[in-house]
Amino acid sequence: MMKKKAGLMMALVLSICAVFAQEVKTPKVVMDQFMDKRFGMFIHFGPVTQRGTEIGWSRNKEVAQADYDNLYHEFDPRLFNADTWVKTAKDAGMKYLTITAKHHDGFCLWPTAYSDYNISNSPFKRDIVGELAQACKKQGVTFCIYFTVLDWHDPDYPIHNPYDSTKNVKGDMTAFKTRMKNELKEVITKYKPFMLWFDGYWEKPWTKEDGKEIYQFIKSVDANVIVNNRLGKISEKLNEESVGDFLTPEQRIGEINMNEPWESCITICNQWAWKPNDQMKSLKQCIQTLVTTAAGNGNLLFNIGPAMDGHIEARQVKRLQEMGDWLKQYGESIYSTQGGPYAPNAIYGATRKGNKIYLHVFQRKDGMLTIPAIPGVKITKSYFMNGDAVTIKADKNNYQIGLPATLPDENCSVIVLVLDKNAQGIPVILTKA
Ligand code: H79
Repeated sequence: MMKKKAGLMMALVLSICAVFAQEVKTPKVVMDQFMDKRFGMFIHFGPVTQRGTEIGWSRNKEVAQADYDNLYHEFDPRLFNADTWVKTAKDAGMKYLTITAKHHDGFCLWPTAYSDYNISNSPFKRDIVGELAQACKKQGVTFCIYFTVLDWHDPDYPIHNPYDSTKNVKGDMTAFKTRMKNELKEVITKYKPFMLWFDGYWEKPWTKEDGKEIYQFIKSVDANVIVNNRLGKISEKLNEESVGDFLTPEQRIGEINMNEPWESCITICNQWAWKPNDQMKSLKQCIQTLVTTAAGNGNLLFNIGPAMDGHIEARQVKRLQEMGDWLKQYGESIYSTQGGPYAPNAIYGATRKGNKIYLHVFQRKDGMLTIPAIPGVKITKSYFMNGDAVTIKADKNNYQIGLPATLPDENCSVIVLVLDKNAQGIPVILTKA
């Protein structure tokens, strides 16, 4: 009898836990809004731009700690203009923007009440995070915040130099987490971010429980705010053990995934923060990166690093503008679509919406593009988006698509396949390049 009662009790506790766990998940409608956006701007910025080295990681490497930690005394990005940054994102066709409010070096780009190591104590003084939040609101770009877990500058965080463990001390994680909560509450209530992009979860002082505690805390402040998967200790998949709402492949395009939301973060050059003469991706690479991401059912958070005076390099603005020009023509095949059914490869990828498949052709190998046929589906019409009709020969196994001598768009051409049924439910089709 006792055993049965205890069992019932246990079941009750478990189901309450399950309900509670579900309650704190970000609502699906909010996640759908996020994934419909497909393209966002990542901005890495801070006092380190004065050295042109990597944010966070160059501290105690290319830049001595004492030098790095004093850079903010001279940080004065006079050309910073939030409206210009946001307009650059908007003109690129980006629907959201994520700013490094705090990176691993601990410097806060907003005037936090909880640490003196912040922008109000630099010569610049102005609230970069706040001005961006406002400019985003004004221009209809969704505002998001990057906030890393680890903080090598904070005396309460036990690791101060990831390259030399002898420099590390005990710290006080309780005090550290309290400050983190205060800062998070401050940015959530002041700037109303749509999404929080965490990072730096991998160091030893941060535990699985810490991640869960902070996720619940965030949800208690604003239940709708989206959180990426780098707050907990598990970042490879989304399950009961992990924390967060979407996966975050870094510097690579994620695999096609129709079940778990994901967002690739990729730099326009090589370094996250500004680097003089950093190598920039070609327009073709930029467009095909975005398209392959959408074809895999993911978002692209494309990073730029503004220069130390606060301006975005002209060549980067131009490149982004060119992406925006492509999206003006072909945006219908990217925004609010699903990836697939064809898994993307080096030759082509696909997105879908309603009864249409948008076939993105990256390169022309010869006059015929052969792709696997979709069982039980008839193509009723096929044409280049904004262009000529396309001839397709279908047999049991393949569609043979006739291509002109030159594709209409050298960076990525789009062929629309109109189906006799909805494309949404078609299972993913593996392809060979
Ligand atoms: O903010 C950007 C990166 O700074 C951050 N995530 C993106 C969005 C990030 N921090 N750490 N990592 C990603 C993992 C990377 C570790 C390494 Fe390294 C940094 C590998 C190479 C450079 C440490 C330093 C190990 C070798 C050098």
